[in-house]
Amino acid sequence: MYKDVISIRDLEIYAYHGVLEEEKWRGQYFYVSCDLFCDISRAGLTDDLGATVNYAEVCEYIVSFMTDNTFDLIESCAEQLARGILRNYRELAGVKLTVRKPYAPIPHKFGDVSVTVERKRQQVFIALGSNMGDRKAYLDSAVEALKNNEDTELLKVSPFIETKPYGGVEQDDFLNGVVEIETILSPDELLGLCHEIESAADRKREIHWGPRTLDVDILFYGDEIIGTDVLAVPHPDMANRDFVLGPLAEIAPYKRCPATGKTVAQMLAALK
Ligand code: PH2
Ligand code: MG
Ligand code: MG
Repeated sequence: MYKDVISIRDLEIYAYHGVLEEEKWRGQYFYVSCDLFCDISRAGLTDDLGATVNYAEVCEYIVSFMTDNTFDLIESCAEQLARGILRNYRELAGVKLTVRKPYAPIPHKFGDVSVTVERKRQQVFIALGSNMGDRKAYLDSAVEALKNNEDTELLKVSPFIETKPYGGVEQDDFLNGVVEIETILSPDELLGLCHEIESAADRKREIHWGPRTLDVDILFYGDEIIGTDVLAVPHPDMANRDFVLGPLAEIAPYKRCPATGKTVAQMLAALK
């Protein structure tokens, strides 16, 4: 995340969020604060508003968002607003946002109640593979889907390479590639999107490591190390797969694996 930050404190908005019926028709004041993380050095040197994020515009966006929507929870206000800001202001690396509700219906004396979320754009690498049907069309369909999704931005696409099947199952040759994206999706949401893209390519989950129309695997998610029942990132077998490291080295040779500290180029050299 950038060190620079543009901050807005306690933007006052009369809106209609709340679980109780009365909150929905009577409304109350909410206060939104946010830290917008971005690189402001160019704006600072050129004195050009076009080189930064216009905070007045962001305030208008926040006010419209808070008044155009009605949520039961301030959690929803904060989550959806943070995502909306990141979708609309691509130059932001991240946002930290607080929604305060000092007149919440709590029958006691209290200061205020608030929620805070911090969301950032992540750099992600994804491996693509196909060894059935029109392999190139399947890989292209995945690239297209990642390009068109409103929560992902396509940054780079490696060349697609022809590879021999790895892993012992006798099957046709693969076409493999790697893409770099930026996303505001969580790892779980991104995994869901990968599965949707596979399903749209008629992927059937049959033989483990068997033939497939389209395989979409998360290699790196920022520098996070994730090990859940459904997702392991960095991809645990990546260092043994030249069909992953080859294309990845074409677009990100100096990317470091957060688990081992090795660069992609070093992993590829070690494999050869
Ligand atoms: N994917 C596998 C198993 N083996 N071999 C090649 N060459 N390319 C692949 O994408 C591939 C594989 C399981 O995901
Ligand atoms: Mg795979
Ligand atoms: Mg897979």
